[in-house]
Amino acid sequence: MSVGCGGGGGGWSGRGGGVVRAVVGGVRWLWGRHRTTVIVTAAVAVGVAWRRHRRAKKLRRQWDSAGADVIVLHTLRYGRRCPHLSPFALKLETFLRMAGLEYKTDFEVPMGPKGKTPWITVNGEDIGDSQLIMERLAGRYGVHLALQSSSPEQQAAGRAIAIMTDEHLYWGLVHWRYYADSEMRIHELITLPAYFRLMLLLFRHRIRKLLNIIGLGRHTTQQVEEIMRRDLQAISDYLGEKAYLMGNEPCEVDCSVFGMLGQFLWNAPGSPYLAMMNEEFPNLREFCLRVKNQFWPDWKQCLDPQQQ
Ligand SMILES: N[C@@H](CCC(=O)N[C@@H](CS)C(=O)NCC(=O)O)C(=O)O
Repeated sequence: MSVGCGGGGGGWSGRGGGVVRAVVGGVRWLWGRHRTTVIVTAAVAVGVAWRRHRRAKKLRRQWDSAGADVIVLHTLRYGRRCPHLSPFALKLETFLRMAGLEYKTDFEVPMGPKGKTPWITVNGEDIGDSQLIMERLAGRYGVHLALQSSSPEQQAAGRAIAIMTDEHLYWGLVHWRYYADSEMRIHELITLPAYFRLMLLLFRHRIRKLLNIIGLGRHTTQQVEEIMRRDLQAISDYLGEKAYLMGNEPCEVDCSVFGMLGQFLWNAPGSPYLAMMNEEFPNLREFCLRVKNQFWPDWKQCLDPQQQ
């Protein structure tokens, strides 16, 4: 052990010494030849870091002043056809409304502690992941929706539907948005700053790799559509003639399903999924309109730009 460590340590320090010498040499060379550039670059870097730090502190103060138990929902800015481009954000904001919890929205810092959107801050605590957030809030504020009074069998079905929606149907949406939609109509849905558009291009590349890793990206587009059609068929069959998935009263599962199907209905122009919602699964379309009418009376005012 000690031999290995000693030997490794010696090798490391030898290589490390070479690197340090090269860096020091490089800095000396820059300092000697481009002193002004080095000073200006360092000053700009410090200035940018300082501004970032001050902005972060200011935002934190703002979120903390929301009030005790007031939830700050952090998401991407509202979209043009549907308030949220993210199914998870639409799911979560619908839940906050359904549960009657007090909240404010923040569009300044959409990515949260887990590097994803949406996330919340409540009483100074940051929490990521829509599902975990809903569970935490339900426990903390005693939110009692229809799922809690359903039978264990219904609860099991509800969980299966929510997970299928969040973890499977979601990838169908992603596949459409970042892969199959050659016209990239995502740009019609939300106004993004220039740097975000650039990030979207990088994100697109990452998504394609990810789709291959999870396997969906290895199917033909037609096969993906067929797989997604079966998910939609399953939800449509379970919903049947009911107003909500668990019966006459809405619950958390409806939030997941609405968050996702709302993307197909309003945020996937030209997609086969929009056509499926309109032509093959009218009860899912009606369901979305029902949830929208009940929990989003201000839908139009939430669009960007606001509408009357
Ligand atoms: N399980 C998470 C999923 C959130 C999620 O995947 N959000 C997407 C936007 S729809 C995101 O932030 N993606 C950015 C990334 O993964 O880097 C939740 O329920 O909140």
